[in-house]
Amino acid sequence: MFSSDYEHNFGQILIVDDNPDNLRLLSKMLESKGFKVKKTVSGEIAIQAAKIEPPDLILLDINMPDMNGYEVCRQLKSQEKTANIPIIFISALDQTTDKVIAFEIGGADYITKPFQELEVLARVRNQVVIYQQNQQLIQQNKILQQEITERQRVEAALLAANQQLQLFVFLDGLTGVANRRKFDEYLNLEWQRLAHKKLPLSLLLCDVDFFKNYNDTYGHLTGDDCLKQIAKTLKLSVKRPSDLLARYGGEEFAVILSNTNEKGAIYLAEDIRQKVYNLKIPHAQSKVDNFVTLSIGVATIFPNMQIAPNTLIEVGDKALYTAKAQGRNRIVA
Ligand code: GH3
Ligand code: MG
Ligand code: MG
Ligand code: MG
Repeated sequence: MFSSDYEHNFGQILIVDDNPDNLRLLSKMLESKGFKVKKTVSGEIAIQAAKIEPPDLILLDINMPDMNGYEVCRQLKSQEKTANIPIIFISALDQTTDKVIAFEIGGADYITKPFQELEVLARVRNQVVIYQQNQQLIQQNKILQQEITERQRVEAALLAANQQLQLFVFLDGLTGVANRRKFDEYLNLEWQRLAHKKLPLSLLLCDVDFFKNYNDTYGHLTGDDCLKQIAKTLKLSVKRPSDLLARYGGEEFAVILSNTNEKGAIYLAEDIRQKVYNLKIPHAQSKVDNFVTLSIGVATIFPNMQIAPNTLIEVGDKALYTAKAQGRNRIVA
């Protein structure tokens, strides 16, 4: 199988031997079998040549005057570019210890001189085929690794895009706070969580007073700016990560306050009311004051799974209605 495979896939061989006769003999034989051969009598030159153009195999003599074959082998194995090139020692040294050293320092095979041409050829073919198959596997692995990396990159990009999309889906376009969809989702989530923990949940419904008049007086665009400013101010008061500020409707903002009792909710509502008042946004047609003001309905419930989360909104709505009826710019719990 090797030989037939091999016919189509000749390799490059570097022969290193200080004996020119050996060099000539070996290279002639291998070239006649289709290999491309380079030869040198010097270990130093062999190392340089292998680095510049790594061959598929090195046939390496051991006894050489400038640098012996073991040393050449060690240097080749110590450098990344040449470490994987198979080395077949070909030497007159025929003691077991000589061979053991050769294998210990990374030799792939060992041939004793005087050599039989057919044996050399068979051993060379063996090593070249193994090497070329390994190189192919390494190449395939590299491509696979690149594909995995690319897939991971695409997946990360998709994930980021998805997160971005989620943000948009739950964001109010005008004010940048959470929208009604997010509000509903979060209310249901907190309702369950706090029912389980038997902790209170509070809601603030904050409605701008006489906002229709405001629009009529200053125009819809100024109305939009006013809502943005109010949202920005509410953000300053809603600081706990477990609380949620949302735009509930046109000029109505809702604040979900997790694990907060009525006292805490009233305290925050009053803080919000004052902060908005202190913006002193002129509102000439307000029947309350000359500034934009908020009315706030406060609701507090210990959630349980027998009643619907909407109950909290109904209670808040009633309180808000009362605040409006009592003259606006106030909070009612
Ligand atoms: P009240 O004090 O009873 O709350 O009076 P109001 O005028 O604020 O209440 P009403 O519900 O009659 O009017 C709400 C107004 O809010 C009408 C609507 O045009 C305005 N509004 C709702 N959404 C927006 C918006 O996105 N931008 C602007 N500029 N106005 C909005
Ligand atoms: Mg020699
Ligand atoms: Mg309203
Ligand atoms: Mg209003």
